[in-house]
Amino acid sequence: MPIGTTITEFIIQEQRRMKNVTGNFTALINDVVIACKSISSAVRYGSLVGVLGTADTENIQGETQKKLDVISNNLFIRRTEWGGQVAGLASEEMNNVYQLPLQYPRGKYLLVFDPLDGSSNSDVNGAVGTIFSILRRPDDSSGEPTEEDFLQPGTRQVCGGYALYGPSTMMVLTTGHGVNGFTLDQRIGEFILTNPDMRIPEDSHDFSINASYMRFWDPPVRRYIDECLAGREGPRRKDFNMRWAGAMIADIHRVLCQGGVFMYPIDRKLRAKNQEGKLRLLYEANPMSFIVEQAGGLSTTGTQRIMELEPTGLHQRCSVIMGSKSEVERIISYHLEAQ
Ligand code: P6P
Repeated sequence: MPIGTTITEFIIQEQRRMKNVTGNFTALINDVVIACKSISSAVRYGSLVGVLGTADTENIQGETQKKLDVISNNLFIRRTEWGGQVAGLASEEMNNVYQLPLQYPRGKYLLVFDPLDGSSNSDVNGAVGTIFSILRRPDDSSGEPTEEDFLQPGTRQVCGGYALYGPSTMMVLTTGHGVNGFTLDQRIGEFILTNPDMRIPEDSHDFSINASYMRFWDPPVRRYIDECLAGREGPRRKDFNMRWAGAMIADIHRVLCQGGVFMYPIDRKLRAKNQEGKLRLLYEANPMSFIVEQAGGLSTTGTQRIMELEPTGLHQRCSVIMGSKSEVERIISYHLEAQ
């Protein structure tokens, strides 16, 4: 049986290539890896231990929480709060910044995460996942970190990553030196490097969008999708395929592997609710954008590079269009023409 490179080994090897490395980042990634293994186990055996279905609580988004949302959030906190690597945590499932228990040392990183993205899939055995983003605590920040300390543009991320709980559990992450994917070997309980240096194929014929919102779309989005639907008889001169997993991690992982474009654009329905989009900037769009850009793709709101958006709130939403460079460039051009 091939030995394979574990995720810890890979991170340590990567850190050795850098200057003045303290090992804090490696230790933090290790804690995140254990958190994702714990969530993977909870998701995998959820139906057997009665943790499927909804909790009787809501998150700040006003969405009814699944029991696994709450369990995953608690697991992620317990695994990462004690190690002395982070100064504070922020989560989709918590209204405010999480203050660490006083007995734990504070570190130089800030960790923001969506503990179980796509959790509505958990009751139907669909793919779900965890998304995380690691930021540096600002130099001028002291005492307990504030919400403002987390409000950093995606270009300042130290690491962006996700765990996909599908037929196999995978972790994919970037620290700004390319994208690497690891598969959990249940036989030894370790993530093994299986997808080194992931690159998004330039050409593709897949698009991911929730077509039930078509009547609300802005003209540039409608134009792009109509041309895809027109297939080889239309202006694109080729047939396209649509996929929508209901969990952005699953859709974007497919884009990473096979090319294509994932879209959750702002539309009339979201504007009517005074929302800038559905997906959240800090713990969904930014980490996934970091990964997509590092894999040679693009990530935009349609008019702005997502990683350059200046956050104004912990749970801020944004329009999301990301994937193969040529397809995203086309969609950006349609937005420019429409302006
Ligand atoms: P809709 C999951 O709730 C999520 O945040 C993304 O992971 C997913 O792509 C999207 O929302 C699904 O939204 O409107 O199709 O249910």
